Amino acid sequence: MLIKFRKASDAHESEVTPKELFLNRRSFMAAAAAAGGTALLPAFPNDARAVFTNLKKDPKFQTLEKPTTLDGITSHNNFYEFGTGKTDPKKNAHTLKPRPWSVEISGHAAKTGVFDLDDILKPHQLEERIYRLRCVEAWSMVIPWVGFPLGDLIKRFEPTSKAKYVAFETLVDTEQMPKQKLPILDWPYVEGLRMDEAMHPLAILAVGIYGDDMPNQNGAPIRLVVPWKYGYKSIKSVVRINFVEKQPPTTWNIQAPGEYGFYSNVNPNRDHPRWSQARERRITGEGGFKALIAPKIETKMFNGYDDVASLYTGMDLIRNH
Ligand SMILES: Nc1nc2c(c(=O)[nH]1)N[C@H]1C(S)=C(S)[C@@H](COP(=O)(O)O)O[C@H]1N2
Ligand SMILES: [Mo]
Repeated sequence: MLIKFRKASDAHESEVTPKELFLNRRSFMAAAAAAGGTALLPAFPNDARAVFTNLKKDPKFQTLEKPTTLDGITSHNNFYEFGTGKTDPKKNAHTLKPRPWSVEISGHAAKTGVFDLDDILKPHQLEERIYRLRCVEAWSMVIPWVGFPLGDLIKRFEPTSKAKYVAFETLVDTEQMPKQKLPILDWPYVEGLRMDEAMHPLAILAVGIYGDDMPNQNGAPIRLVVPWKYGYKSIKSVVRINFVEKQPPTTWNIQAPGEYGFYSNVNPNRDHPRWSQARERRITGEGGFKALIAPKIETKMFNGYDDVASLYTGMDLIRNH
């Protein structure tokens, strides 16, 4: 059961770091669960949505575009562990238990092991970053993520010179993710980045949306967000980060290598074999289900995140799709 509550906006808050608040909330929730689940919750005002406070908000990582509503972000998802339909994750993801959660760090690094997620999060300053997410299916959203740079985590575990790629894995647990009983994909869902892509300051690990915990259907409790790549690179509910020497297998590339490449940078000039990638429909979440009738807008190279272009100098991005 996921106990949701709103935090009080009392005077202490300005002195408490987001991380401390986060951990306090966790121990409170654990205590509540131990007490039988129905805790006597203090009266929290509804207007204070933020679970994470004092989030760093670097203007560089905000956008003038209007964020998709929370309802939009949580009602139209791709998360095949909970079904292949866009509304399945919202219906089915309640079986996912985001705590306690372990993440294994393995491979070519000085520090490896299995860690509790809350211990992994402790040293990181959480930020709000409003990023466009562009799905290969030609819809897009604008999402206010709570997260921290993936590169900061990578540095802490000190990858060696043999670590040329970073591979990620999603949880496999047929109780929490019942659709894994079906051979929809080759479980676990796996993804990977080249080391310089993973170290790019735009790549983040996200733990929340709209200042609150990550909704299950969006990849609780921790997921990758790589805003210049198609949505499927942004793997959800990560349980393993593996430093490897060779380019790792990736789920959609295994399923259909002609359709989904390893690099998968958003590229309006390289059509998917079955449809154009030149334009996209923005899901605003407003006015009911407008996703399918929203006017198309032009898709930008790298989803508009031009900063990353230098990562691909000299690479043929039509061939390396
Ligand atoms: N484990 C896992 N991660 C996944 C997927 C999935 O099916 N399983 N779908 C991907 C796809 S195709 C997209 S577009 C994004 C969608 O993220 P969102 O539902 O939070 O918008 O998650 C990606 N990460
Ligand atoms: Mo996607």
